[in-house]
Amino acid sequence: MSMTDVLKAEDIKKAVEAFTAAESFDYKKFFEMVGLKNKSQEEVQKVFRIIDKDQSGFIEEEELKFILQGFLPSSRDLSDKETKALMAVGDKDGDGKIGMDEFATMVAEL
Ligand SMILES: [Ca+2]
Repeated sequence: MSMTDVLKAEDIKKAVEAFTAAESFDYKKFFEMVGLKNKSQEEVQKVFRIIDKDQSGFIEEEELKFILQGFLPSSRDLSDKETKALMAVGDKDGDGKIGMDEFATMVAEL
C-alpha cells in the first residue's frame, strides 16, 4: 500500500513543497492540497494506516513528527512545535495519540 494508490503523486509533491519552510506546516491546507478532502472513508483509512507505521491503530507523537514522510519519503520532519500543535488539534479525547476516528474527524473538518 502506498499513498499514491489513494492520492496523486503530483498533488503530494506540490503540497510537500508548499510547506518546506520551518514552522510553516498548516495541516488543513496540506490535507486539502494532497487531495484528502472528499475522499471516501475507506480511502482516508488507508492513508491513516500508512501514517500509523507500527500499525498500533493510533498515530503517536513519534509518528506524527514524520507524517510528511508518510506522504513523500524525501519530506522534512515536523518540528517539535508543529508536532505538538498538530497533536493538540487531532487528539480530541486527550489520550496523547490520534486514533482512526480522530483522524477521520480532522479530514471531515476540512
Ligand atoms: Ca502508531
